[in-house]
Amino acid sequence: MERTYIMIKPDGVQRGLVGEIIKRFEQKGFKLVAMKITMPSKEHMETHYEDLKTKKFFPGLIAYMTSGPVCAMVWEGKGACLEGRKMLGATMPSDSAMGTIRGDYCIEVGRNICHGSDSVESANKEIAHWFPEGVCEWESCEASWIYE
Ligand code: DAT
Ligand code: MG
Repeated sequence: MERTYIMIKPDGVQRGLVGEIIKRFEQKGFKLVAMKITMPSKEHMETHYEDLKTKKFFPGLIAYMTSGPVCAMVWEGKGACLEGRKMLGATMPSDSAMGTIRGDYCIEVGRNICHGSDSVESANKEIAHWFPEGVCEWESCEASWIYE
């Protein structure tokens, strides 16, 4: 089953949005297979966003992302990467539809409260980066009510 890396950024944690974001993924039918609150180092975050390192906003992005704890999670389910991105909304909160996490809870791109893998390939890389210890494999009793 497909997995995606979802991270609640420092502003989302500080603003008390952890429960709300987890609730949306649980209620959609996805399964939580890894989660931790962690204070990432600058190096760890630079590697996470290494494809953006030439961007002008990169130093500000790293400062923001290392300004407090993040909630790192892995969610599993059919189409988890694409569906997770839809649930997050667009990168720019002003382009995000109401009903999405970014559309409902934030205003600026530099404080957009959550991250989600943009493809299965990125997800696999990000999951290995944030959870080198691996994830928890478990059977959900809801599975037969979510999948036909
Ligand atoms: P996403 O987080 O939707 O995958 P991304 O990978 O292009 O978007 O960028 C990663 C993060 O970098 C994004 O969530 C917020 C920040 N960012 C992106 N574009 C930005 C911009 N033009 N100005 C400031 N921050 C930006
Ligand atoms: Mg991205």
